[in-house]
Amino acid sequence: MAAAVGLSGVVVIGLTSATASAEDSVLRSDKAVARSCFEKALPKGAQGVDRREFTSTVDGLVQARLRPHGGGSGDWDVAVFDKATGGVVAASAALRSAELAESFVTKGQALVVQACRYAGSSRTVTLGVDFLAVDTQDGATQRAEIVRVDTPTKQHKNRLFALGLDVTEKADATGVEVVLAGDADRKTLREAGMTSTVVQADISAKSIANAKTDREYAARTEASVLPSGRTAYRHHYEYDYELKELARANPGLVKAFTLPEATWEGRDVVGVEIATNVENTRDGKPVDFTMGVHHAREWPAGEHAMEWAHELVKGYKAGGEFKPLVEKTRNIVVPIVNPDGFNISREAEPKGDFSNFDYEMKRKNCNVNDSPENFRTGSCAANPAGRLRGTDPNRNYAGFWGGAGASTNWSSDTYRGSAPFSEPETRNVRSIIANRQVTNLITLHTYSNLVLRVPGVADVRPPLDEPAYKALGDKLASRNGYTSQPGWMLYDTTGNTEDWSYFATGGWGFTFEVGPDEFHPPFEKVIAEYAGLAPAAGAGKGGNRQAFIDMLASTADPASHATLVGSAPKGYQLQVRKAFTTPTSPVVQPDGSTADPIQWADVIKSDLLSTGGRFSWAVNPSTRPYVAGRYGRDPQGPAQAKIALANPDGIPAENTDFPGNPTAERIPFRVDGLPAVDNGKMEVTVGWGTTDTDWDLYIFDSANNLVTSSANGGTNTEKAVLFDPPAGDYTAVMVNYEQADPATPDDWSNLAVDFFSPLPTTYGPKEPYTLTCSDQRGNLVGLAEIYADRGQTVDVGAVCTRSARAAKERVNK
Ligand code: 0X9
Ligand code: ZN
Repeated sequence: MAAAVGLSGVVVIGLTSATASAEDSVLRSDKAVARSCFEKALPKGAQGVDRREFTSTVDGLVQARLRPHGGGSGDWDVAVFDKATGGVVAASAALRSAELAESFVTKGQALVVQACRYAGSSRTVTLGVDFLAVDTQDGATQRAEIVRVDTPTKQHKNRLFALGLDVTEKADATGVEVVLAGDADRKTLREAGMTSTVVQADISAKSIANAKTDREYAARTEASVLPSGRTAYRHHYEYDYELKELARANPGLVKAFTLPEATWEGRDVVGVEIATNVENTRDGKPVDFTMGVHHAREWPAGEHAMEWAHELVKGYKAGGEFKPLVEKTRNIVVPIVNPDGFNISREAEPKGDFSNFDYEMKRKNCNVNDSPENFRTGSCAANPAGRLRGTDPNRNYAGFWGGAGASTNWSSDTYRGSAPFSEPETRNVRSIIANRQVTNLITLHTYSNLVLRVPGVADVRPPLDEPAYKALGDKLASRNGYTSQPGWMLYDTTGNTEDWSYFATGGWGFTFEVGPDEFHPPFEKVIAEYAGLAPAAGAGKGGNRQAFIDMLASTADPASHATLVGSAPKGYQLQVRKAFTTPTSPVVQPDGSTADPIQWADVIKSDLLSTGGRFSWAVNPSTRPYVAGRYGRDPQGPAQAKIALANPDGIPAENTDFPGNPTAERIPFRVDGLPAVDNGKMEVTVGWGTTDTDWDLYIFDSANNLVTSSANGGTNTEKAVLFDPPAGDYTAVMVNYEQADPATPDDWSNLAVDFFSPLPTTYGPKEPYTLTCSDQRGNLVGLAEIYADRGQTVDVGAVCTRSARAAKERVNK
């Protein structure tokens, strides 16, 4: 077999045919035994297993793959053990027999590969084992740190984002936390002239210490307060095994399923559905969808989703508050949306230095196709581009795809992919949302203690639903102690999950950023965030557990969605469907120019199987929020009169270091409020002589919070804007950034505060669903156009007799 030699000393050797004869690669067991394949290496001849032995020929990776063999269907799992210690090295436990177990091994290590027939009729399965040599030495490892970069203005933020550094979600009005992986990043930031303070001086040391803390915690703790009792982060194979065991132990209540598409590395993506009479997915109940780990390194996201699945099952069985909620809803949980990325991050050594070969801190998926030719060799866990290869699944959805806050560059941590939904991981999520009535959705991420809603990008006005959407987000945040706000308030992103799902379907969608300050903190903190224990922000408030319960209650509440009622004969099948195109953002090109938006075509549909007589069917609003209109409010009074502000005597010294250096002129003004005036928008403007001089403008409130600013270069004006300014005292701060000719100062003038009335709400067109009814043989027997708003119950009558012919016959009678 050919050996491909990549850059950075990554050597990839496929050894399947060299070590295993064709005959050997078919494994066999005459009996299925439902048990864990990875728990221990079973003795030769044990029921339900077959095994082979290998010796690693490399320092690097082992990959053990299963593929179905023969015609039968079944579920085989695989595990790789260290022969000497019996410890599990790698495993895979998805629902079918498409398995990939992958982890790190050393040259000469003796391995036992065990295949286990968990269920089904297949007596045989095909095993392939590869060894891939890996050299991940990236020169001398450099100190990685987290710094808080001062970004008092949107312009500062844009300048920072243009540098291509690893920006975290931890950001506020005046700063953004950024990971500096080494000296090159430190230089980039320094040369851009941006100021910063150190938040965490050595993240690598922290990562290694956390791993130790976790080992010690797990060793001394029997069971945690989590519904599962877990005391340590799960491996990918543990997730899949737990999901199928949950289903096996709870027939009728829990159903495990494989999403439609395998990942780039060929992994199945697994989820569970939890509902009474779970097999009947066409019962018309509203759907609550909880998912985790779009981003590989964000391990707590998967833990909280998995615990929620356990919580629902336990809660339902215990009766109490869960029982009626579970009875009224269907619950879909997909803990690991991006298993390729997650497995790498979870199995990698705890390095935590954010260097290119720090696979623990990989974020994206395993798409290799968009990388330059010389970076396409090697496997996702060991390749010349390290963790940089792949697409950011949370920039790949069609909602406003291709705009601000996403990268065109294959190696960027926010690479948007080659097209909307170019990735199997996002298409999988889409398939659930587009084919089921997902009325409520939480996508879990880490970190920053946030409950985020749409829009993700500042130039999209809030949707008509904003007040109700905000109220729900605020309620969830009251439980986990996080900050509830639209995503754009931190910084722009496009192509994220809820910007597609909400604007296309109207289902409420939130991104949770779990935890205050780490992608995967010590496990005890994951427990605290879930259960609402110290030191989590939700301590004493119920934590994410209670936030998830509130989301479930919202799902069960007809006020959250729309309801179709009517009647249909037993066994007849109804479908609501809408087909539409939605434009993406104008598509940013690598050179910074923009091309026309892509007209993205979507089909959203769902089915109901009539049980005879009356039905009640929970659906999302028929009109896309994208066209429904934009939130605003009617003015309650006139806007305040313009205020002209005088320039105090003198001119402050030049200062390029504000707010570090406070030198500036300060001019107070007062904003009035109701009942006298109703200000929807405030604009503070100022000007001066030449564009070679640079003044910057900052506005602070009476508590000294920066509320808005304008700090451009190369202009002779500034304009700072604030929507819905609260009444109170404010200060305009003028900073003399640079004088064209300090000998003859170019002072500012015409500083003024203008007020504008709020924009009233705008209403867009209404869109219908097409409702069809088919009889038991699939013949179309009824159709209607249905309009349904959120909170509405619409009686569609006896829709199965509403065909064009039936309607005519009624008229002719
Ligand atoms: O950037 C992301 O994809 C999310 N943050 S994370 O740190 N988990 O990667 C946030 C997405 C939504 N956020 C904003 N619109 N700012
Ligand atoms: Zn994330």
